[in-house]
Amino acid sequence: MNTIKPNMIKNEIEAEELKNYIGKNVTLHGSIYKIRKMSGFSFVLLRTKRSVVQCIYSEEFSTFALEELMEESTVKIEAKVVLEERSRVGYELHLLSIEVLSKPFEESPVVIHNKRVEASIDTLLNYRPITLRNERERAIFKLQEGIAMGFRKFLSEQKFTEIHSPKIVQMGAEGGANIFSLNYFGKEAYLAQSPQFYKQMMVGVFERVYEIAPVFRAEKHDTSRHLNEYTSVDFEMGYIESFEEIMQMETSMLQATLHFLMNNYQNELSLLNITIPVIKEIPSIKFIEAKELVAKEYNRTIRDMTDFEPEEEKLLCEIIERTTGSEFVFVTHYPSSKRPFYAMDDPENKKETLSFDLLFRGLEITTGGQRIHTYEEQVEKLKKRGMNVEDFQSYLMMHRYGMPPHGGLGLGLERFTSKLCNYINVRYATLFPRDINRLLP
Ligand code: AMO
Repeated sequence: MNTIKPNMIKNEIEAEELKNYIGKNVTLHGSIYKIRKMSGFSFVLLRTKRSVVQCIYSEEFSTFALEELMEESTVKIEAKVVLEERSRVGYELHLLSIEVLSKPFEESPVVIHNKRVEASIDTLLNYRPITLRNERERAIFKLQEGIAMGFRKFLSEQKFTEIHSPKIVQMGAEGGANIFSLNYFGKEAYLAQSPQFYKQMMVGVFERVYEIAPVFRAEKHDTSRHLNEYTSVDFEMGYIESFEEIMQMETSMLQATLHFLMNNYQNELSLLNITIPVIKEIPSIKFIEAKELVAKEYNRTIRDMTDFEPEEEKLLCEIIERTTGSEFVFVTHYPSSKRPFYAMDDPENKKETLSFDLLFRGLEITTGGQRIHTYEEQVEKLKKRGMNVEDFQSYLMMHRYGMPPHGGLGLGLERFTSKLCNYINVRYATLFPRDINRLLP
């Protein structure tokens, strides 16, 4: 009988450690990314887990024929790490021998081994399993890993408990028509628009909770910022004295995460040419004042007093950056009519909520606020909105049996990533986007 022991994991050299092996022979595995023939030798680029490693093929030291290699073949190589001061990394890798593990059936229809994939967004997305192999394309998602890891690290340090709430639910949490229904053993069920109800319930259990998970929105329009499935970074915290504490927590979370990226994702940041925004403090402006400011500065007429037009969000960010230097801005006190039933109204002006959005480089990336925590107030608001209180008994259980004052936020991971990378379309920062026209790959 065989046994599998915990210490049986292969201990292989990572590409990033090669500088410690100068003068030695190493074995590495990866995919042949690009073969560039020069006079008398060839560059063979090997795509490894995180970096592309440049190897040199020469009949002088290589014991195989270059023709044995094909781009996108997967290989195991043996190479000598040779000191070379003229190289950017300080060494050269001389290919000695090679074992081909697999060969592609045919050549990729899209050229993926140049600096960028020169293709339309449709081609880029249609061939996603291949185009993501491009060094720059995949860096976006390595960076996205870093963003999620930075959030996790920060929230865990702040004593938030990570939760995993159901995505098949009996009712929508956010209202509106953008909800997917499904047949659940003959009953109507829905795909969760957000973990809102569950994260609130879990505040009654752990005080501070967070979740990073997919949510679903049946957006029927095709825009550059809407997806039908996106990754929502949610947190919810109890015992708050005001909704500003949530904005403070988010400011610290973003600051910590951006530092985390600078310390751990320099490779990706430079591949993607990203300038990390500096966060010292984030200005905050009331919704009404923001509307009026944009109208005045740009001589625009306000068409909708209850919501922002995308253009207004862009213009507001321009004004804020020009006047304060900040690429982020909090907009607070959104009209009650535009916020879901769980939002707490401002006791000083019931037409407004104790809520906020965070805009970054012209786009809303977060919504948050304080929630109603007493049973009476929540029931009253449901009734005022003409909603059936009976339908909400399961949600109201926490209010009925006692909840602390609390609030939280939801941040769109793809929106944040795309703005950090300065992309004009959220799909560039979405691994396999789901939109009205796209269900594959
Ligand atoms: P909201 O519906 O505003 O709030 O969503 C929160 C954040 O999620 C992102 N987002 C989207 N990203 C891509 N495609 C979409 N279709 C899409 N819709 C929203 C945005 C947005 O700011 N429960 C509340 C949050 C809370 O108050 O805790 C909620 O879901 O970045």
